[in-house]
Amino acid sequence: MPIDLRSDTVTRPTPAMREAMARAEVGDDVYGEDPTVNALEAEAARLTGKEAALFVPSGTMANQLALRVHTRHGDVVLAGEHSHLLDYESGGGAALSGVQIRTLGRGGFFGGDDVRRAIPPDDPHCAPATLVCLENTHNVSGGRVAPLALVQEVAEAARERGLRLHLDGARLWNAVVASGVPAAAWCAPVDTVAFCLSKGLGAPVGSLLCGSAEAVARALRFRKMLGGGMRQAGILAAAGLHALRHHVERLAEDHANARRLAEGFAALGLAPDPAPETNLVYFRAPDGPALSRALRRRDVWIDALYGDRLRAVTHLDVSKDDVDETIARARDALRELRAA
Ligand code: TLP
Repeated sequence: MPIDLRSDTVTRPTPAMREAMARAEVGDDVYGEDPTVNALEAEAARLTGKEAALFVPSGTMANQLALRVHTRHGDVVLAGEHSHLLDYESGGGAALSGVQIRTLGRGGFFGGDDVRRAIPPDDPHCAPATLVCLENTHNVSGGRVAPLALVQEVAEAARERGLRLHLDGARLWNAVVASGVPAAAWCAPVDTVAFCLSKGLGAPVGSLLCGSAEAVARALRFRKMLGGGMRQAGILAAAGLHALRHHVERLAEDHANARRLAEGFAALGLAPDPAPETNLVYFRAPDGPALSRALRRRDVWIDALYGDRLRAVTHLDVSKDDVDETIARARDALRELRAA
């Protein structure tokens, strides 16, 4: 088996999760009759402190539904640099909601004054800004956790001007475990939050979009429009419920493994930048793609994502021994590259 560090999306369901899936009570969720989906949605709403939640196939769909729910065609959406919903959702914001996404701040995070400065004036020349999107943890910035005070400050600035807020919390639970701040506190300042079950939590499929009953009712209509209405989805929801019950606290292990990997890589001259706060380890090599290929020949899968930048992600299927093995094989790979 290769040591697969490409993403935390590559996990396979554990035997206990598969058992929960096999036992799930199901019904037709398009009729609202799947008891396990209903239980998962209720649990997600409870955990995030929102009125309602909607089970959707992916984080991408959850984000795109949020854009559609909160905006009208032609609106401006404000988001941090390299937001997933700007850079990695196939241009969905423009294609599906007709919005222009404008970035603000540096490295994914921004403050209240950045929002105030970025809001266009109330002038017919300018498109109206109606939504601010946050991402926490922020993927491309290295899985960093935005300080809660910063999130609150952004929300205050947005509210002053009547903008709404959406949080892409694909890795919300990593932020919760790393910070000790409960999910409901991260979600209180925003109108909607998306979180994924299929990343660090280890479920095979699924994300939740949580918000007011009204926002979720609108999202339900758009989910159907996009073909995201699922039928006996309780089998998948059961995996999600199992993940929320059993796989949240253990994220601390992934974070510890990420730190261990970072230390090992630093000793090889591959110092991660930034130092990992959660489960994403970004680092640079003189020739990222060559290192990625040399590692792959040694059954370690780490992708070169941005030229010389590589990303290694720890998750449920990566043990401490795998981390040590990865460091040893990276040492060997570097030796080969230097000799070439
Ligand atoms: N991220 C994936 C890739 O798409 C890059 C990964 O391997 O990290 N928001 C954030 C912050 C994400 O990192 C991702 C997935 C999503 C949304 C989308 O989730 P899915 O893959 O379920 O559509």
